[in-house]
Amino acid sequence: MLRRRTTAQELNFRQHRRIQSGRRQFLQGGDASPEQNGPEQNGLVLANYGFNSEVENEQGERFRCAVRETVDSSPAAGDQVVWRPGKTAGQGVIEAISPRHSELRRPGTQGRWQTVAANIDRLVVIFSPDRFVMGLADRYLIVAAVAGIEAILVVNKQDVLQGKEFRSYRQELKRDLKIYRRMGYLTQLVSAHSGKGLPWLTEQLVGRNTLLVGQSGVGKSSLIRHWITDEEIRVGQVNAIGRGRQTTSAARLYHLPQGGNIIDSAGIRALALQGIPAHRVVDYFRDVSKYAGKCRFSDCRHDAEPNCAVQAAVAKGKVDPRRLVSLHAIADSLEVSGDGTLLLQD
Ligand SMILES: Nc1nc2c(ncn2[C@@H]2O[C@H](COP(=O)(O)OP(=O)(O)OP(=O)(O)O)[C@@H](O)[C@H]2O)c(=O)[nH]1
Ligand SMILES: [Mg+2]
Ligand SMILES: [Zn+2]
Repeated sequence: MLRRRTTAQELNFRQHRRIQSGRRQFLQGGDASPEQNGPEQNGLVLANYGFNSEVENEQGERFRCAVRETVDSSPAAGDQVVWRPGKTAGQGVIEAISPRHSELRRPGTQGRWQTVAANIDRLVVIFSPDRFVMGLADRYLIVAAVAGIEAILVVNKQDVLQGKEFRSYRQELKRDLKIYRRMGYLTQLVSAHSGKGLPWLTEQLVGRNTLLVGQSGVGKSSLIRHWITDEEIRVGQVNAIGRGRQTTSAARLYHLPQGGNIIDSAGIRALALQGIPAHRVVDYFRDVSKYAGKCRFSDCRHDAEPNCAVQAAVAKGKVDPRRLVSLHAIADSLEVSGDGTLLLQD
């Protein structure tokens, strides 16, 4: 008797073919027996809590789902899945994860990489004004570029920079952001408290799947609260400027009323940057790479080599020397980690 393959089996089957063709980027589906569970359906992962995921069905109802053991990767916020409702109301099981068009990964347990969020179109990197660290911005921008995700830089808590005493500080910050604008990145100063810059930021989110990242306490959840008013979103109890303990514990997807989704993240200490050898990091420094091709040595580290065009550009004031400090720090950390782990400063 010919039986139609279920969607999960179809995903499983296709994955099998991909493995055979050497492209192992697909995930496995299970072989759940329909007698024990409801019919297969599509769903969206809102959050993953280790052994369980919160899945939303096409009607907007939410279910707590276990993951079939044959699925060999953890679901992440933003994943499209095939799942079945279980016998207990409000519960179910994820049978397969659809291929991701993008993902951001971090080192997980037992040497495995864990997906932070999936199917993201845009990364919004949030800083607090006292912690705009170029090296950190560069790390996020490179990871996003390698993952094929557009990234923008946002400095929140603009309200605390008011007043004469912060004048030179404001100017310095704006100078730093200009370096990135010249490279073609969008940057913006905003305030979740005063609302400054938020209409612009909202426009950037509409119709997209956006992931908010940034160190603990920079105000990611506070920004989300501006858009999502019908859900309880916990915000940290720290001073306007200052480190808080981590408040948000897992990445979580919210639907924007204007259309599109936004994912709040937390506690990312390192990201995956696999497949980029240290000497190729410069390709992702848009302001430095245009000189790198003119160095005498093709494998120039732009450090102390003779006839280094990058060093010459720095000497002529065409490249900010801090750009090279950041470049070398990233290249060195990749060399040290050996597996493409990119630590984000704490
Ligand atoms: N002055 C000022 N404070 C802000 C602003 N946005 C957030 N805060 C404060 O900063 C603190 C941290 O905010 P959260 O939104 O919890 O920060 P988070 O980035 O989500 O932090 P984690 O969840 O720990 O990663 C809270 O006390 C907020 O009230 C702002 O625009 N201006
Ligand atoms: Mg938070
Ligand atoms: Zn060089």
